[in-house]
Amino acid sequence: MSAIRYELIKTCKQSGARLGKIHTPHGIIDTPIFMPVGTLATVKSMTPEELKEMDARIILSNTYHLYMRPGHKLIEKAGGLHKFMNWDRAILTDSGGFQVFSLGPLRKISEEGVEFRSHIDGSKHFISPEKAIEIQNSLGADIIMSFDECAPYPADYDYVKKSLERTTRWAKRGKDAHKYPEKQALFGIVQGGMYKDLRYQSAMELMEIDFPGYSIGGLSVGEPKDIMNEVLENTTPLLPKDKPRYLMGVGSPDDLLEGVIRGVDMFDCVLPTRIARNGTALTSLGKIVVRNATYQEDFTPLDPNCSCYTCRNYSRAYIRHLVKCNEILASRLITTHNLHFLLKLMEDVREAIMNDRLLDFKNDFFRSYGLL
Ligand code: PRF
Ligand code: ZN
Repeated sequence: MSAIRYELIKTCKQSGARLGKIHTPHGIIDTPIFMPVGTLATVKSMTPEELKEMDARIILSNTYHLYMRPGHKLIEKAGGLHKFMNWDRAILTDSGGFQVFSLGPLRKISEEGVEFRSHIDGSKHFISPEKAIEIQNSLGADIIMSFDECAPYPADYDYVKKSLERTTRWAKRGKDAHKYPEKQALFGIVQGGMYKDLRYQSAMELMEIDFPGYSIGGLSVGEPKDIMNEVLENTTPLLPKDKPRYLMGVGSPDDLLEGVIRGVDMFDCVLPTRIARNGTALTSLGKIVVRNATYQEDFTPLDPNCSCYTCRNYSRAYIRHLVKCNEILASRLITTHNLHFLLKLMEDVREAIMNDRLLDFKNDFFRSYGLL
């Protein structure tokens, strides 16, 4: 028995987008879903209560970062990640593959795994596909990821082919090492860069191994948006209809809509939380840089169409003042709003799928957001 069950509720007649539910050991997730990122066992500046108030159902955390600090053994001793961070809803952990590869010159890849130096103290470490699963078994997230290699963009065909074939072997090794398949659902990660036939090969090889869900990695790595959308369009139809699909590291409002229309169920991205901390808000009328002088005497909320805690209580002028003074409340208020904005966008997307009008919804949203 798998730890999760995907229930396909309906397909939008206008767009082909999927409406579904993922049943996890820590509650039900309505899909399509956006997952706030809590790299270090905290969604930066937000308490779990605040995340629940905006109805977040699942958050993402990172194997690599938690392995380095405070260590997976400590989190295991605490009773697992849920208990350690006081979050009783679902958690997904990324495998560390992508994060380790992002270290650049600090790492060395072989068939066995990746050797790298800590970004904190320069100490030497080694993560194999088995080790990545062992760490994730200790953390205890509901959904865990295979250890993969995300090829850079651009990368030539032969490199990407070898890399995806290794990702397949690593996925198989990870599945064999997984101790709790009935408690934690292990996803395979489709790679293959921007090459249609390599995406096909990757999807087929992973489906042969058989996973309870499939991630799509190696996108949003610097390629133009139309290439990402085309690769996505060629990849999602290959995947099983009765299992969730997760597009990794993607989460701007327009990418979310384009992804959903191409059959993606799950997304994560640091964008809403990261830009909040430098004073940028996502709104139904586009992004606004709160620091700008335009907002000095603007006593309206960040987004006139938003009902979040921040927009119910604070003005642009006040938040601008906080940003300019580097007050930590600025980060908290904008993060609250940005996460609420994306979670509400996905709720609206689900309703539009239910009503078979997601393309109309996308048009209206893009026009308002300033993309049309
Ligand atoms: N692999 C893993 N995590 C990821 C990615 C990937 O390819 C990406 C690419 N957008 C983001 N996060 N394991
Ligand atoms: Zn708001």
